[in-house]
Amino acid sequence: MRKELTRQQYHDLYYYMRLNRAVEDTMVKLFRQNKIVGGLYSSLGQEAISVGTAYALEKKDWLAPMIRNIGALLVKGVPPRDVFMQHMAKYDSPTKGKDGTSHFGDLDNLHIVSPISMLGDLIPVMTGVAMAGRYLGQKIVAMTWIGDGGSSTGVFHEGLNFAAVQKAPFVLILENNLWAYSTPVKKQVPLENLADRAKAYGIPSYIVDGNDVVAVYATAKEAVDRARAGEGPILIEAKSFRRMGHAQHDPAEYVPKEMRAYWEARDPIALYEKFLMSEKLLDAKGKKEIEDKIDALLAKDREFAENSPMPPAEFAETGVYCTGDDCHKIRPKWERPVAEVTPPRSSVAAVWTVEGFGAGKSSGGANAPIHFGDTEPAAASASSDGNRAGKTPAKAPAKKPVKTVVASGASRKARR
Ligand SMILES: Cc1ncc(C[n+]2csc(CCOP(=O)(O)OP(=O)(O)O)c2C)c(N)n1
Ligand SMILES: [Mg+2]
Repeated sequence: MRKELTRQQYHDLYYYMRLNRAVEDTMVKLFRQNKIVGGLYSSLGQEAISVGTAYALEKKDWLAPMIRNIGALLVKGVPPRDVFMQHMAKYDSPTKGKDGTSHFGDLDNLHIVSPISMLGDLIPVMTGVAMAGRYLGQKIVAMTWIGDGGSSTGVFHEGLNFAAVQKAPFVLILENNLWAYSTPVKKQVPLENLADRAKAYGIPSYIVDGNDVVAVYATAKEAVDRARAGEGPILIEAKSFRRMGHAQHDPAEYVPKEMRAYWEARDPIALYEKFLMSEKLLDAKGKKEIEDKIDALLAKDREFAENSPMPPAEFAETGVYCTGDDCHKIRPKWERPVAEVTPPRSSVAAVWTVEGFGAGKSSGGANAPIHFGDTEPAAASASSDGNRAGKTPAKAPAKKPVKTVVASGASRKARR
């Protein structure tokens, strides 16, 4: 650990690591009282990674957490009560009780993209966020996390390659905690350092001690600054250890005792506390103040969460499918110029037309179909000049089979 941050920054890192651990400890208690609805994961011993990396982001930046990144959510500004309520599937939770784990985000204020269960899929998603920010001239950085196991998925490689070739301002944290379920990392990746995966995509990488919060923060800050400056994506391998089982159900008896003992002696919070004390950045009084602050916050938030109602039964059938305006505020733009969506000199004549296609109304407006098959195909003979634009011929009878078709969606529908 090096001494070069401000006193406030040192204290923030300590506060958030302690908060991260205390929030998860509280949830273990809730789990044992049968109040947690879904699976419960633990980042015990990995708090320095979530906290140190997220702390390197600015308010305008974006992140998408994985299951062991509650610490990153707390740093970004998610209140502990939301984390509790989400896991208890309460009506006041961010997803109003629709989800019992961490699948929630905040696109409007905190810039958090909800995690996706499919490991690795957040990599192309956050690459897209990074690229969108660049198109908008926002100078933002997008960050997400992936495990040692998740780094072997196809989408990890596709996503990182895409981010690299697009030079997206994206920072990927590879949390190597040595286990993926019961599979040790050595049995699933023939590499000593998973950071070497970056070489395949021609992007820079770092290796950092994931139990040293100052080193994690300093490395992440450098990576975030470089990505923001336009250097493209950066991979950081943070080496650590998964101290609990995969989730609460897993006692992880397959982990060798010596390995566990080695890492338990390197607890990131204990190490950091020792450093802060020796550098006179924290004393017993300051430590007690932080503990009291966390205790008071969590007691209040836990009570709030416990008193929050479960969703009403009728709510079960609402909000399941996208219903347009009452589902989301982001409006897709379907309206593209007719010339742009119509091949002007195609050698293949269009043999049917779709009413409204290319007419330029959005989903919030008139009836422009989103894709073929949304509306009945019009008469096969209606267009023969190879250009559907602007034509609105009479519709074919509803179930009349169309013999010659060029679009598979329409084809399936016509044959039904
Ligand atoms: C594509 C995909 N395959 C499998 C799973 C099931 N699964 C969830 S977590 C997990 C292990 C992940 O291990 P790792 O990436 O090392 O993360 P860790 O749990 O150690 O944080 C697996 C296989 C999944 N969610 N997505
Ligand atoms: Mg792992």
